[in-house]
Amino acid sequence: MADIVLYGLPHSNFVRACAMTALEKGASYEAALTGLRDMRSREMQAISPFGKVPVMRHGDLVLFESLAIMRYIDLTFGEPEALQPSDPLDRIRLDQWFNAVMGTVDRHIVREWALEQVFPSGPDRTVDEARIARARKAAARDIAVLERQYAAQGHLVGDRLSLADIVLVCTLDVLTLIDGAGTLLEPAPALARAMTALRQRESWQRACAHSIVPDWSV
Ligand SMILES: N[C@@H](CCC(=O)N[C@@H](CS)C(=O)NCC(=O)O)C(=O)O
Repeated sequence: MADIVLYGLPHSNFVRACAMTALEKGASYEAALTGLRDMRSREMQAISPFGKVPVMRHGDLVLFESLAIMRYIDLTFGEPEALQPSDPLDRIRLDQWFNAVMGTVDRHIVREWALEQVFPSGPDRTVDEARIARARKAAARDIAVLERQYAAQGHLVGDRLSLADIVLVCTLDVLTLIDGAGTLLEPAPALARAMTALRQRESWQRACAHSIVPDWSV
């Protein structure tokens, strides 16, 4: 039996970040739920009050929100909190970067760009090209910020891998799914190097490297 159950769409950057965290910590997981249709199931409504994934179950404990799930996994399995800095200020910085990835980078790259291509919001379900152009510009600005951070210290927080780097690599990976996004990391060599190193970790290979053919059926 797996240590935890992770509910989520397999291509979701946040679900993948939780899966990668579990593997980093030596925890096994059962991946439950595969299609958007399952998101509306009664079982999901019971455990995911805001209708979002990921959700994690560990015995009787159920948690939603990826940062909470990732912190819990990091606390519970392997060396406790190995993926979070011990210094209090650095812990605050972890929250800062994690929330910046979740609230800003994810919004531009995943919600406003990738998902606009998959679920067009323009008239008659046409792609809103102006929205995509704005998202691309914003994503390029985000990448410049991230580049400065990786050029300065090789990680988002402190000098070692943390939950913030994990959520970032899973989020930037969505760029590989977007037509025409391939060049976005070209002006960001330090960031690109860090992402390549992360993608070589066994945890990323096992949680994320499988080819993504999302089931977008609703
Ligand atoms: N802040 C939430 C964000 C979760 C989120 O937006 N998940 C997306 C998948 S990546 C989702 O559930 N989308 C389905 C929907 O919004 O209906 C977290 O960290 O768990």
